[in-house]
Amino acid sequence: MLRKVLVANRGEIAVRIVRACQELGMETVAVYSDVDRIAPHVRRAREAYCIGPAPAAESYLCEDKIIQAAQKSRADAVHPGYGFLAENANFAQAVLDAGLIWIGPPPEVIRAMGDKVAARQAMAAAGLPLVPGSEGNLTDEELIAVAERIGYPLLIKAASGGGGRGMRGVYQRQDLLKCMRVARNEAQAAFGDDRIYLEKLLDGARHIEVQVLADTHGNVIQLGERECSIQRRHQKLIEEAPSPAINDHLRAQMGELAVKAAQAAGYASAGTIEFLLDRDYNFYFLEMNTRLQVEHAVTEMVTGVDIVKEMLRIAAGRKLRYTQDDIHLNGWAIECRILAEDPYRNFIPSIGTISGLWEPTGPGVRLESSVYPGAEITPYYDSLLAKLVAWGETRGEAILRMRRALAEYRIIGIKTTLPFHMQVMDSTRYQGGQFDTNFLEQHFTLDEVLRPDQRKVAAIAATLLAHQHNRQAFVIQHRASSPWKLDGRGRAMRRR
Ligand code: MV4
Repeated sequence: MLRKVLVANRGEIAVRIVRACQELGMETVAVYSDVDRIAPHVRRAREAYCIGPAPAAESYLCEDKIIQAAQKSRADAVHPGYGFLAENANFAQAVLDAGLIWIGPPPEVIRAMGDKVAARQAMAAAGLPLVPGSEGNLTDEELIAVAERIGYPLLIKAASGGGGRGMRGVYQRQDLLKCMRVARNEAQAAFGDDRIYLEKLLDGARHIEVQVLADTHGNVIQLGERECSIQRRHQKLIEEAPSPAINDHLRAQMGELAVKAAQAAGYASAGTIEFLLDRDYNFYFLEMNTRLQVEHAVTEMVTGVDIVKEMLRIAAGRKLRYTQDDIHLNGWAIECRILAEDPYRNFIPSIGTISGLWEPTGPGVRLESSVYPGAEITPYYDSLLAKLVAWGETRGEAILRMRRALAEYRIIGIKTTLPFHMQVMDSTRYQGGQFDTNFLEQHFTLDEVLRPDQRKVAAIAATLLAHQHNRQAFVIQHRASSPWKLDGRGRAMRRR
């Protein structure tokens, strides 16, 4: 097995990976920037190396510094987590070239799936259904001709994009050329690659992804799907497993194709096949994510498989511990991303000191967090503070548990998405599983933003109400027990 693992990340995912290493008896090495010197991932690892100042470009994205830390600490493997360098094929190759083990898919696979057009071609050849679209290396004139065949509305995508970055909708013919020019410029600036391609824009679809695990011995399994449609500007906010839109037949179909996709890609490690599911329950391959994902925990909760431990074992050359027949879905899991953002101010990032913290626990609740009382939330990294996961035997129980856990959760000092999540859990559309990627824009209104003078009045009212509530609670505690009790048949009767 691996002896010592360097975790090239921070925050909740670095803590998650350290925990998996600990359970497998592996030593751990953290890397950190100046502002993270007392962060939880640093405290939990056996050793830690400073890799530079706060900006990610000078620390968590510095390939050389990370590899140096791995060598200095005599680590034998590197886990990249998600974000930062996780899908950087050059970094993965540099890790291998340094004689270290890369805990992820082979660099060639990362590179191949990073080219979204090449990925489409490879997946079409493997038998996956694609959204009608164009090839990748076409001129504007050729794309205009293809657009006529596909029809409108269209989506322009960047060949080196992914995750919704560099996407642009085109709703009528006369806008196409202008939009393609803008898209090419943006793609060149963002990815250093101006290749674009066209797809038919599918509106009102669901975003569904299938988790796969592949070892280096040719074994591939799938762990079912995650529903990821509740998102805002391509930032996912709530995920769940399984999807309320998918029945056993569809699940088997999608799962089988996801396994085919992984096999065709020559995959190893944990990966995700993204699909779009339209209103008529047709589904289409979108892209393949060659990393551990933020939302992997909901799959872990319903399958019982520890995905991070499997990644570590696979990287060590072990065979998968499961065959497909071992995988059964049990219950339902929902994840709320707790972000340092103000949902009532258009989700602007919120920074400051965590001055108070009460964390939910109890049956069916899992919290993956990197916040602690006194933590400074800075603007340097993404705003994810914690992932709150609730499991239930049924979707209904999972929702009620999530409400209960959200009610227990208090984060004081900064604005968070906690109240937003409570509102979603209370929405009838969410409860009914009736939502798609347009849900937040079309069917959900956050409370009106109050004017500053109204805010003061609201704050006073809230204080008075809280006071009243506390008095009430006090009284209840001191009231004599109820004179009513239930008889053996559940009927109320007066105590004697
Ligand atoms: C699409 C699409 C509709 N039609 N492609 C977003 C993430 C990236 N993997 C691809 N994505 C999409 N591709 C076609 N042809 C819808 C999405 C999409 C989306 C689009 C707009 C707003 C929110 C979205 C959420 C998930 C997926």
